[in-house]
Amino acid sequence: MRGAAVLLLTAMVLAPAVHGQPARAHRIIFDTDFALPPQDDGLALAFALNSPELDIVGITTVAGNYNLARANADVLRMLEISGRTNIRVHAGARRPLAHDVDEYARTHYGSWWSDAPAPAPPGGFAKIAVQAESAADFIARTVTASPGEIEILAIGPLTNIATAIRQQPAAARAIKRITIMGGAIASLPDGGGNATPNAEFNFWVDPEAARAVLRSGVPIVLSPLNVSRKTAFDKAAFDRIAAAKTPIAQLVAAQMGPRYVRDATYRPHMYDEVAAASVVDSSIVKTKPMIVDVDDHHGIDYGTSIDADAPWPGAEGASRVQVQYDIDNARFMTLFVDRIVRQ
Ligand SMILES: [Ca+2]
Repeated sequence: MRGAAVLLLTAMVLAPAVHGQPARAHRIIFDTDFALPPQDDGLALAFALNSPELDIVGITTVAGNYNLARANADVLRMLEISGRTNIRVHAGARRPLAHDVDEYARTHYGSWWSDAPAPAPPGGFAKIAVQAESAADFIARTVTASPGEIEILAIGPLTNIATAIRQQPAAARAIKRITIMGGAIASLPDGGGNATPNAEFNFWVDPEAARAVLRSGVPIVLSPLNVSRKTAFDKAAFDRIAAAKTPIAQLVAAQMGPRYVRDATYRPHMYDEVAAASVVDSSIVKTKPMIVDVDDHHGIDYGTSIDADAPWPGAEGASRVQVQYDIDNARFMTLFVDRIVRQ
């Protein structure tokens, strides 16, 4: 009887439910410095919205690629275009925890520091609005209400998550896992930065937050620049998307088409999309445990991730995380495009 019960339970967990939905979806909070496609956050959300393995319990926005106003305007509009206005959006941090705006920030990529109003997204501003509850409060409340059940997909600066676990330390113990697009692993191939010579953009925008989250003790999967640099979104993939007639596929096609018209050999790397896809199918990437920390001294390497297989002086308190270091780009792109064109 006990054996039969175990078999039945196993079958219930493993068997697909009706309509091809997986029996147990990942319940995720989608934390993002959002902008519509062709920005990678927009493509990652397009993928996530069409992936039944992901149950998005809420979207939290943060300043990063652009400012918070644009993140909010663009993500609300994308939910409207895709007919998913049931997903709630919580506005997060307007600024990083401690990173001052200097001339370098103003002249290089990313307008996280700006107070400019958002430009109107395609089709105009959405009719829906953000929730009254802040991103950090939503994260803390949601994860503590379901301990060990909620994952976070973090594809922007980590300000909201750091704030949530700073305000409510119990939240850190309740988070099931955080999958982070961030960092550049210097001890592995292709480990240079993209915001400064050594620092990756998301970590560089908010180094104090990145360090706090990496050291929080929450199980973490890190999707760094190294693995993004093994990816390519080529014209064949774009053509498959452009041929599909769904609202999401047409949005992606309209936003990305001009780039491929100008240059048919355009092959941009994928960043946030890799992190999202690895939650759906972890077999597309190879991971290994490494100690990863972040330099939060306001000097030449501010925001740089530092990594090793074993502890080193100064890294006391740093945690071992799962680092993605390789990817099967063909399988990843097939999965990505399959989901973008899905009805
Ligand atoms: Ca992002």
